[in-house]
Amino acid sequence: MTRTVLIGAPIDSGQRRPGCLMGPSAYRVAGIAQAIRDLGHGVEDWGDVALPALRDVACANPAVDQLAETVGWTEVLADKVEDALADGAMPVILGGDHSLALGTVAGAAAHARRAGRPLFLLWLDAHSDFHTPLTTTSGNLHGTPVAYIAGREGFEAFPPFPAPIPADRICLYGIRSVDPAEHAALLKHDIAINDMRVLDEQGIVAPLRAFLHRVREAGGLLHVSLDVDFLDPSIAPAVGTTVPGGTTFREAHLVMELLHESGLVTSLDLVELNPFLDERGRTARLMVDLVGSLMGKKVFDRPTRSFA
Ligand code: HAR
Ligand code: MN
Ligand code: MN
Ligand code: MN
Repeated sequence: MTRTVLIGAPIDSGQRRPGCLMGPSAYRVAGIAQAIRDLGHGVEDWGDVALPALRDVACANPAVDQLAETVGWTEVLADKVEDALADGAMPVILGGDHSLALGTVAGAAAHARRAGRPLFLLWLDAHSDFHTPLTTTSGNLHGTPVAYIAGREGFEAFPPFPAPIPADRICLYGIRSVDPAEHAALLKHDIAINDMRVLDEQGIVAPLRAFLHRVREAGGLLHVSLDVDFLDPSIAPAVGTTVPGGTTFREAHLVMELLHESGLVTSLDLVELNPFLDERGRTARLMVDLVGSLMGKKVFDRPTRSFA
């Protein structure tokens, strides 16, 4: 049994299309708490975080949008996630756009440092989100969290990232949209980039098992950040940044099933759901079903199990 804590993050400040702030409500309406409970786990809903009073912050890149809001959310979410982990629970963050990961992974990193354990990051996304506030041309800060987490420069407006995650503990998975500045920076870092070409050729299982193996060997904590656009838009339309060629229904469930079997996941983000773009809640329900697979729901319950 896992004790899970739901943390609502009604955050829209990382991009310019309104709607992600309705995400936490959509997950609750889609029955996320009951779905986890039905699998025999504990669930506490800590409600939604609130935006603190904004501080005066500045950035040399005039394109950057809603910097103060994003810094505020980062601080409050880092605290909440660290609290949940320190409490021995598994935080499940109901987003909110992907800028929320600036805070959630910072909270996980602060906890990992305190616990003396290495933190690993699995980034399930069409995008690499490796811009810094200085390199982004869109100015949308949801495209920056991986750079913050990896300790790149340009985040002076933000709290210093607690113990940046070394490149070899970060795994990008499902990637198929990378901007030129991100591409150049990624080539300089040793981050595992499992783009869709790699997954087409090697399958969805082998690269994930290899990563999970390294997490286990290191005795690591594992934060999983699941962006709706990891999924193909044909099955998950409720996202502002659709990119064709995403994972299928079964591929996505298989990833979640392998994560469950590994027993390694210690915190989880659900991000970029825009319920305003959904078709009768189907994307929200799919995301809840994927959480079910991550929490142990099986197609058929066999007594023998394979571990990553
Ligand atoms: N790289 C583009 C930009 O920086 C698009 C980023 C989109 N990010 C997300 N999250 N939707 O993955 O604007
Ligand atoms: Mn907005
Ligand atoms: Mn993303
Ligand atoms: Mn994305």
